[in-house]
Amino acid sequence: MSSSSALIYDMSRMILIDNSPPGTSGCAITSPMASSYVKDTVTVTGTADDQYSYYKYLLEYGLGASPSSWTTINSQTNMPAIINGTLGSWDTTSLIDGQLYTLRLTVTDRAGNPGNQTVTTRQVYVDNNPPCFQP
Ligand SMILES: [Ca+2]
Repeated sequence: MSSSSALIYDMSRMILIDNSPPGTSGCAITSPMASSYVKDTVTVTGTADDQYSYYKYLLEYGLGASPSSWTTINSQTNMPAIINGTLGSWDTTSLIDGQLYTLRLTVTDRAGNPGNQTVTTRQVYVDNNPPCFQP
């Protein structure tokens, strides 16, 4: 034989079973505080993580206590988990002054089915105008 070669096929697969959603420890907004008053651009901090297979998060806001529609502030997919860090920057300057808004964080793990999402919300007031001064 003048030469020899070998083809080696590796048919093994690593399979991780993950039947638990991220849970409250993996889906949390730590700032701003509940029922606080916010203005300008707000840094939203918290945790987006999963015990076994963190995948992605979505941070949104909506008008009122039970918003009928949501607007995305920030989302990340296939990035490292965030442990008590910055989830997004929320520009409140074009929102309705004096109104209650709800922040919503959705964390999803790689198992992907709807039961493997955890959602948390946080309600704050937007107040971008200084108090009126009337002489
Ligand atoms: Ca999980």
